[in-house]
Amino acid sequence: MTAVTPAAGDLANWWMPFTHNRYFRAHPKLLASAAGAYYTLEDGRRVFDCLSGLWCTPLGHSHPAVVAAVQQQVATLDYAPGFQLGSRPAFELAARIAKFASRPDDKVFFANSGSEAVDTALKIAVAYHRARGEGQRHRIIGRERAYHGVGLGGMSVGGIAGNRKTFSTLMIGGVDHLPHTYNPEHMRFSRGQPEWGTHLANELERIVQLHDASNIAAVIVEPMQGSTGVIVPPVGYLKALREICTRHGILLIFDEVITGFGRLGTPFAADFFGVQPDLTTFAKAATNGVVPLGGVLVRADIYDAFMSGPEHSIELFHGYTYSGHPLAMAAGKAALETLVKDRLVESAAQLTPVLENVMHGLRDQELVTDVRNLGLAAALELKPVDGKPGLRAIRVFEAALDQGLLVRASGDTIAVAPPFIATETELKDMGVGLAKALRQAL
Ligand code: PXG
Ligand code: PLP
Repeated sequence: MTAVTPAAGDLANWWMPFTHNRYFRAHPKLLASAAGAYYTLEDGRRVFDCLSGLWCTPLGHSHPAVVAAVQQQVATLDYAPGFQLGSRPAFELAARIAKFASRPDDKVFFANSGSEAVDTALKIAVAYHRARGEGQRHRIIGRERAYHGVGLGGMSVGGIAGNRKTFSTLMIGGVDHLPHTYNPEHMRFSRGQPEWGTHLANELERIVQLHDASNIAAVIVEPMQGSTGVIVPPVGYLKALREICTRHGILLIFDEVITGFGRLGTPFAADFFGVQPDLTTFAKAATNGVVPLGGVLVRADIYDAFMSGPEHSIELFHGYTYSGHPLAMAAGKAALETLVKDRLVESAAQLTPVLENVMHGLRDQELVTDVRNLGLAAALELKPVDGKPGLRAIRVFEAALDQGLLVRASGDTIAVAPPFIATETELKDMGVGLAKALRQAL
């Protein structure tokens, strides 16, 4: 394989998302191809895809069933408007997702990303209460450290300070936040769900008393906080949130953009925790990352509340040019079929204890201050470089690349969420490589 060093000028024009653009241009890393659980970089290095792309390719790359479905669809019906017109693939995928979620009566609203899915869910929640004559229910409760994408709604209910501080004036009104549940003193090195912290759900009751339930439309949480570094909910916490929401007529939204489609070894996190939300957002793995897609699962009675007024009138003034895009639908159908047929959700469940042992096996590494895991996802919390937050994780990321591992560095955490097709050996080798990378980054 020939090494390619890109000329700086070639990389001039793409303003890259969530990227240190200047550092990147000085130290470019370019992906050239992907197959199965591996990427190949332009310099010829073949690396194990420890985060399934950005949490979105659990079947592995270029899965033949997904490739064939997209190729066939693009040659048959490449684009189809969803406004006042329909196409079969969208109805079919909506039905399959509802069935996969064990909520066969749910309606599915399609968007193109997790961010759009979240903003859609917030709008549906507010509009639902209004349709029922409770239009004063406009407030939305998010949570500290939450990531709900970068739309103005998702950013506002989100709780990552760095994503918010520059855009203070663009926040939507009426938002409050639950405290996050991460407390290293009480839960450091927990395997799976921490025992401590259930009581933090009572903070919702306090917030409800403050604003009055009659003003609150919805609570939105990631069942497991992914982007902020795999923050796992305490035992009983989500059940308690559910109970408080139900008691006060507040909708509960689970943002399952990361946890949906098997990441926890169950179809959705709702199945893992035995807690059903009223609305569920999904994206990422819905198409195995192949075509952008997001969406919202909506309980049937919530949809029904909109179905009044003249039959020819639009019930929800919301939608995207690409809602129900045929290529996304074809990719979604093929990905879901493969997930079910190849029993890959079960594979994720079977690999979970392997990943847990591999990651907790790193707890004695000098740089590691915490290990967190749930399902086929885990994170290492690292000792920061003095005065330079984030630099340690960048060093580990680069050292890991030298070990043939592509991990995700964010703040001073390293996250992994391997593809469901990974083998036990690959996960164990990942542990060996990570240990070396952690020592190299000291
Ligand atoms: N909700 C949740 C829970 C997410 O994790 C979004 C919404 C937004 O999705 P889009 O498709 O608009 O990006 C996300 C996205 C990371 C990482 O490294 C996580 C996300 C995106 C990029 C990187 O943890 N989550
Ligand atoms: N901006 C303009 C000028 C548009 O005409 C449209 C859609 O018609 C949009 C934004 C929204 O684009 P999308 O539907 O792809 O989200």
